[in-house]
Amino acid sequence: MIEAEINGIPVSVPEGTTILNAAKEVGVQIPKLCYHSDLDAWAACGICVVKVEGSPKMLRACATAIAPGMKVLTHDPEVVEVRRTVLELILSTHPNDCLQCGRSGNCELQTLAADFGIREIPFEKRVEHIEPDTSTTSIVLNPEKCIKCGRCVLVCQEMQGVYALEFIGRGDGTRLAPAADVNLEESPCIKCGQCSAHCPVGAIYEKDETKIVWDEIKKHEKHCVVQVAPAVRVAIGEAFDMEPGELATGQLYAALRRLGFDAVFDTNFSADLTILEEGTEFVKRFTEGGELPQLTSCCPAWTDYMEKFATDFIPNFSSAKSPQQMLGAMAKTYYAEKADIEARDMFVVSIMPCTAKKFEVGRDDNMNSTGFQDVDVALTTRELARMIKQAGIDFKSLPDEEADSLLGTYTGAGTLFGVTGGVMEAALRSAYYLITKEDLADVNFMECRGLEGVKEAEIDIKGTKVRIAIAHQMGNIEAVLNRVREAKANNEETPWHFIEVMACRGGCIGGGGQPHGATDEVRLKRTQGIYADDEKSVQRCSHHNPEITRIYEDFLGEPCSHKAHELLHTDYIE
Ligand code: HC0
Ligand code: SF4
Repeated sequence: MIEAEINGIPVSVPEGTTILNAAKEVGVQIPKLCYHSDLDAWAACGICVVKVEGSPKMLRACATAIAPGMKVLTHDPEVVEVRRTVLELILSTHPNDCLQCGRSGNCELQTLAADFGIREIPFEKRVEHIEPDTSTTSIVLNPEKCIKCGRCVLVCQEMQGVYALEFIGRGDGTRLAPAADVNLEESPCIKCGQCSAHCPVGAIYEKDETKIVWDEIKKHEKHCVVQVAPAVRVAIGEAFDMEPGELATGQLYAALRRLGFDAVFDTNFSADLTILEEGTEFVKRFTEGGELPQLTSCCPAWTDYMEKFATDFIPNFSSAKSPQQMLGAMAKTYYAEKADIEARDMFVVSIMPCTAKKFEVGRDDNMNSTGFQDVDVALTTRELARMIKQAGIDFKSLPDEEADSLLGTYTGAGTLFGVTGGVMEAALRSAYYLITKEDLADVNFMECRGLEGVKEAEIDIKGTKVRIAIAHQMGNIEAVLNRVREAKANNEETPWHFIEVMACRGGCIGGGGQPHGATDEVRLKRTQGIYADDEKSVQRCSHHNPEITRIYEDFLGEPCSHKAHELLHTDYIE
């Protein structure tokens, strides 16, 4: 341990701890802009400067490790003045249209400018006008607002391994742009939205589609159906001063009804349905022989990645559509039939923690169940939070309500989809049943849990050994794929039979459309919320969901039937 002093307060921290993090330990907040705990510090902005006794110059707290006996001073008039100048310089090249900015109210630059009481900018104002890039269906790039902190570039390149973003030009002319200066749609971008989740200002944000939804609800011409994804329920509360991880399922249903939706369903229901389809597909491949490993297909950023960079894995992909798409398909066929509504008179909205889901609603074009999109609009958690605020709904004090029947009941397995390892855990619970015709005594698969980038295990299903791998955060995936490729090239047995992939760190709870401010601490709390939801569920295995049993009896026949294939499965583009 390193013993040192911060503002005269003794501090004891492990070797390698930065001054910034050591200060946090003793309750001292050092302002930061370019630094984010997910990323390596690269000391670009200079706002975190501190004084260290004996050092002739100020040091950057984010990138300097605290040393034994170090005496750090984090705040004095001189330090504050340097920080103010850094802010003034940034603001001299930043547009002033805060009121129209998507980040107004939770912009890190705006907060710092307010904290430092900046009233005038003593530098020449030089804002270069750059048109926003609206080429993708998911996110908008507004380089004019960029403060060149570099977080998005580091996230895209190092965390996600995608290299869609970079800085172009030099010196004053430096600007944020998609790689090779094409537009974002033409770049390798997989629409995960992690850049938007890490951007401290309004330079990258989700494509806002709330107006389309408001208009449709207001017109009252169509039956408006909504579904809520697993991970939304443990994060939306953060937009209303609730703790990360606080379960808000009942309040969410209530808020959606108050917004004017005619039917409120749950993506957790169709996550259970996915397990029966994808689980049956896996058991077939595993027992009857088929392309292994099977790869999960529910994360649209991962699917996009595969179609761009790993088409050799197309035969390995589960053909099951994602739960979002499955719910849309079931709403426009099964529910439509029961409610006596034509698919064309139905408008399906989904609330997702994810920006790539906006892209997914259009990707199954050739495989739609009814001739219309399965899902019409996907909104992110952030967009829904804004709608709730616009409607003046006091979210925290809403009573708990239930989802509507037919597509609203879920098991603990369905809710697990929101975390890394959750799809695998849910699949194993039902695969065990499908293989042995018996239920597990203990449904918890602890091997699937935790934030480790790649988790591996061998699961013993009454003597049958199933080797699994779980990867999250896109940059961790290539190594897994390469091991499979290597085994194939050497004619060896596949290292794993079943692989779950989620593009975002922590799985969907860490999705690119979730409320801003996710760190591992927040991700862990959201994850605990998901596990708590699973534990309190009466049924914890998808095959015990009574609405799922009914949908097969009444409508689909059996898992992977011809009808199920028509409605719930898709194909991939080479
Ligand atoms: Fe997910 Fe999903 S679990 S991708 O992370 O499979 O977005 O929450 O909705 O569709 O269910 C996201 C979350 C979903 C889907 C589900 C899957
Ligand atoms: Fe990179 Fe994801 Fe942002 Fe696209 S959405 S630029 S892949 S971080």
